Order: sequence, then structure tokens, then C-alpha cells
Amino acid sequence: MGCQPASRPTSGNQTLTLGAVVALTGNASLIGQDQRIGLELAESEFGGSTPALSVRLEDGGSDEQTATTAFRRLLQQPVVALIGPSLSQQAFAVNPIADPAGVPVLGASNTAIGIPQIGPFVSRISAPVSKVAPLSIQAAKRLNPKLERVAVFFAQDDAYSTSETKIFQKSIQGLGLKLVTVQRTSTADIDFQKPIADTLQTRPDLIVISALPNDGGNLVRQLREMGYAGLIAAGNGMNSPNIYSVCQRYCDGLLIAQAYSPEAKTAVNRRFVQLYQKQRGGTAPPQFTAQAYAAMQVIHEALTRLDRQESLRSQSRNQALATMALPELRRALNTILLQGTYDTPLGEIRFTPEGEVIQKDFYVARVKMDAKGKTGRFALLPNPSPATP
Ligand code: 1QQ
Repeated sequence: MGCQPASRPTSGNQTLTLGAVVALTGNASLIGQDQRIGLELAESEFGGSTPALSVRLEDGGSDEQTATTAFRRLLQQPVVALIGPSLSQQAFAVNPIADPAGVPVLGASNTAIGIPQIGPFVSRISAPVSKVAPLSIQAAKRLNPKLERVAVFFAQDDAYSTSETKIFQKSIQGLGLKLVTVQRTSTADIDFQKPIADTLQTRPDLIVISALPNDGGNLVRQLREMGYAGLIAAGNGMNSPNIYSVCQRYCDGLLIAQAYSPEAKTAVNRRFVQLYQKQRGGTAPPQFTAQAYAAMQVIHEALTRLDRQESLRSQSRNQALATMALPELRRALNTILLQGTYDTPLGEIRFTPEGEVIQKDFYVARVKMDAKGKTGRFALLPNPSPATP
């Protein structure tokens, strides 16, 4: 299947199209559901204002093949940019298709080390594991200063999990804690009896997990069912309220570091929370929703600046972008996007020239389940991390 640069109707329709590839099926769909809501809210908030921007959403599934099909389908369309696939495992497979085609790809949830380095057209608004993961280990140490023995689990067939576990293990050692066992699992696993039994023999007082929502949620549940009573810190793969249905009451107490706080008091975050709550009832928006919203916001703001710049240059007041050739528009969008500073629900963000996000504030949440174990919330711990340089 080829992916020739698509051409664009030059007259009439001024609405630009943004492609988005989100996991609506498979293991990561619990995360994809959060992302979809963020994109819908962003489209309703920004899509109508000049330049008009609509989102074309494709299911990227939770594997490389489905994401590849989704990317190729969107690359046949006149998309100005793509919001990257949910998983880093997928991004490493599909971003190298869009990058040489000159289509900007903005990751909204890819956190593995190495994503922006895929190519000049690849950037992300999701902070890397190196900035976020250490915070939950530090929080665990604050909650239990006597902490000594740490066990680690990670899904060895997933790029985010293998990247995050390296950071976790480095922080564990950096804090002088003892790494008592490292268990390699798979995102397809649902039964963890054997690795849990082996782990419990090492008497850990903290268990640290890098996995996706289903396998990770089942692992947490089985750890508790098998009698583990100590602290558990999970990584970004469990950073969604949709895990409640998997680990139920056993999600209670889980520590998860985050790149978003629904409590942030900026005007743009208040507005986002209000939009979310109008659609979803009283609950707080999760990180992946905020990141997806921020991704579309960043692209829209970059297009707005480009529109202004091009209108001045061409002395034409409207349709400045609609009359640009698509390859040129994509290139100019990528350049201007990386140069901007954006006031988003995640706080102020900007990018390194390579496309890595620069973000200031990170948080650690502790999951608090209700008595029945049906629903819960991500309660932010007081004294959130100092901003890491
Ligand atoms: C990645 C992640 C996932 C857990 C988000 C869906 O951080 O794959 O990079």
C-alpha cells in the first residue's frame, strides 16, 4: 500500500483536517476512551474558530498492525498533521511512515524514551517517563520512610513498559533502596500467580509496575488477593479511572505519578474541567483526556499563528492556509508548532527543537476507591514534586 501525498480541494471548504489515531479496541482502549473524550472536547472548543479544524479519528487498536492501517488510511487524506497512536510500541512502528512523508505527528500519550528522536516531524506533548516515573518512587518513600525492599514488574513486550522500568529501577537504586526481584510479564498475561508467588518470597515492601491497563489491573488485583499488603506504584499505563473495573476495590492505594492536575487553577484548565464535567457529570478529567485536548489545542494554536503569518505575507485576509500547498503547509506547521509556547490544561508547555515537550508541573495521585470498589478517584498527594529541571 502506497502513501502518496494527498491533494486537497483548493476551493470552497476551508476546514482543515487533523488525523488522530487512538486505541479504541484492545488492551489500551481503556486509555483510548479517555483520549477520545479529550479530542471531542477540543474539537468542540477550538474546531470552529479560524482556521476551522476537524478531527478525523481512526481506531489504532493496541498493536502495531492496526495502527499502521490507521496511519496509512489517514495519510491518504489531506490531513495537516496527525495525533500519534496511543502506545509508544505503536509509535515506533508508525511514526517512521509519516515522518519521511513530511506529515507532523504529535504524540499525546507516548512516554517512552526516544519518541521525538524518530524524526524531525515527530514531537509529543506527553512528558517522558524520565520526568514522571521517579516521582511515584519518591512518594512511596515519603509514605513509608522505612521502605527498603522493592520488587519490579514490567511488560517485556511493550516499549513504554520497558522504557519506564529502566527509569523506575534507576530511581529505586538512586534512593538507596534494594531491588529484590525483577519480573518480566507480557501485556497479554492475565494470570500472574507464579511471578507473584516468587515475588512474595522476596518480602518486598513496595511493588512497582509498568504495564498496560488490563494486565496491570489484573496484576494489582491478584497481588492483593494473594495477600500482599504493602505499597504498589504503577506507571503511566494504569493512569486512567477505567482501571477501576479491572482491579476494583484492590485499586485502592495505588500510587501513580501524573503529568496533569485537574486541580490546577489556571483559566484554561478551569475551562477544560468545566467542559469535561458538563459532558461527564461531576468527575475530574483524567490525564489522558487532558493530554489529548492539549494536543489538539497546540495544533490549533500553531495553525492560528501560521494563518496570521501567511495572511500578512500574502496580503490576503482569508484562506491563507487553504491556498497553501499541502506539503508546504505541513512543513510550516511543524516549524511553527515547535517554536511556540502554549497555555494548556497541563500548564505552560513548549518544545525542544527536537520535539520533546518541556513541561513544569507533575503530580502524584493515590487511588481512593469507594467502599463497594466500583468507582473511585485519583486523589493528588499533598506536596507535589518540585519541578524537575
Ligand atoms: C506509552 C504510554 C502508554 C501507557 C499510554 C497509553 O505511556 O505507550 O508511551
